[in-house]
Amino acid sequence: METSKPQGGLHPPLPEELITVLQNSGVRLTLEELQLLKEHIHGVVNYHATIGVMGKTGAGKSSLCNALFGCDIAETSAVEACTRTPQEIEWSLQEGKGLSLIDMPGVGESEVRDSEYAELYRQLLPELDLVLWVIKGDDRALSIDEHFYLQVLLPLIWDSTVPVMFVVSQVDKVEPCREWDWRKNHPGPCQGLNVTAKVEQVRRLFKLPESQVCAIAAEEGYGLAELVEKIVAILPNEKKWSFTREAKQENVSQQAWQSSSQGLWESITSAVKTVIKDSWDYVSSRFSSLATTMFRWW
Ligand SMILES: Nc1nc2c(ncn2[C@@H]2O[C@H](COP(=O)(O)OP(=O)(O)O)[C@@H](O)[C@H]2O)c(=O)[nH]1
Ligand SMILES: [Mg+2]
Repeated sequence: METSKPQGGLHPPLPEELITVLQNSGVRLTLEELQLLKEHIHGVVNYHATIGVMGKTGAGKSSLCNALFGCDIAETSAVEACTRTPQEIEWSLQEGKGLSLIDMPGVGESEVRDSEYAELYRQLLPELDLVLWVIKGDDRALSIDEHFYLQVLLPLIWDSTVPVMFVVSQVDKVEPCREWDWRKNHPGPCQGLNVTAKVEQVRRLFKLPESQVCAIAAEEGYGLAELVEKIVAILPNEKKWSFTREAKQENVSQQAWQSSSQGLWESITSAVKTVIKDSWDYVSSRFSSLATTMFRWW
């Protein structure tokens, strides 16, 4: 599916539009099948993602969330949450937006209560679609982050599907910080090498592929589009759209938009295939040619 990202607001396909196309193609749907399809399409188009944001105080979590989505994270108390079941934890829903951002406690506290946090994370992780782990670019003391990730979080996410993205933040403060190029808004030559070295250090320390680490300077708007691209790439098809829908549109590149539209379309297509089964061969070509016209912008 090749579509270009026009200006304006995002407009995903409406269940009714898709279903009309199927019916016009001669596919007979029972009421039950219609309902199933509508629910699936409505579910992926309006999916409400929950993102856990981790990192020491001052790492840049609030600034990152503000720069990415235009809203801040809600705090979750470790002690309170531990004494409740996950359903009873109050997610703070951002008014008018389909996204929850949760401040995950645990990193950089004076007393690391591993067993308590492991329990908290065991409860929280199934509710999360993504973990953003923020590490300040000029922070040299990463042993607490490393310990927490390797000893507490990794054993829990090992067999789960929650992707983790490491964000090396505030890279305009990486030495030599006077080198920051204010005109082009990116690191100067030596600073750039040090940012790359920091990203490499984080990758080695946390045993991560390149796709899971990104360098940003939230307050300068640096690296945000690349971060959105990487996040969209690691999210499963049915969740990509919910992320680009909520991200500030200036951070959503053509590539991220393409990839998220494609994910949404593939998720819808697979639901249609499951529901209409044998009739799929008959409508598949008409259906795929629809993708381009369905993904339009207002
Ligand atoms: N220079 C610079 N300062 C930043 C950047 N991001 C955050 N800060 C500053 O770093 C401090 C801590 O950021 P904050 O987002 O509150 O961290 P949090 O405690 O992890 O939520 C604040 O004073 C921010 O203004 C950045 O990209 N560049
Ligand atoms: Mg904060």
